[in-house]
Amino acid sequence: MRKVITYGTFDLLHWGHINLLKRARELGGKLIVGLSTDEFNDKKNKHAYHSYENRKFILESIRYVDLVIPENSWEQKIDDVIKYEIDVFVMGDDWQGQFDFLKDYCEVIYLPRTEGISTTKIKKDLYK
Ligand code: C2G
Repeated sequence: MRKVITYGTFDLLHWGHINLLKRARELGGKLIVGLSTDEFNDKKNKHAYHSYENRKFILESIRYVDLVIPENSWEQKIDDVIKYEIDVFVMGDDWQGQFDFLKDYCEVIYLPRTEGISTTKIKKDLYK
């Protein structure tokens, strides 16, 4: 069975996230999500509204997600790909090319981002 992995913060979960997770899951038989911890978000200069535990609870309820693991660093991806015997690494194409080093270990696929929605847009629109 082909195993797929993707990473992200997935804060204020929206249909763009779901569209990514759905397409990623359809590339194999099992999808693992490396969920950014609150500490790692600090390194990404991102402040999530929901805590890691609550973002994990939400992601685990999604039919397309089989396992959620913590994303603590930029450097863990190769170890994760080896440890979980990953066949396909997937990210939205805002990351195009950033993870091509993983091509030595698995397929690397960048999927088109879903236009018209983002966590930042939600926050801005709510603020109006
Ligand atoms: N995404 C998307 N369409 C949107 C918004 C997000 O396809 N409208 C995708 C992003 O491209 C990413 C995933 O959904 O693949 C999660 O998005 P974020 O939570 O914003 O993830 P990010 O902060 O980019 O973290 O090591 C990788 C990083 O952890 C990625």
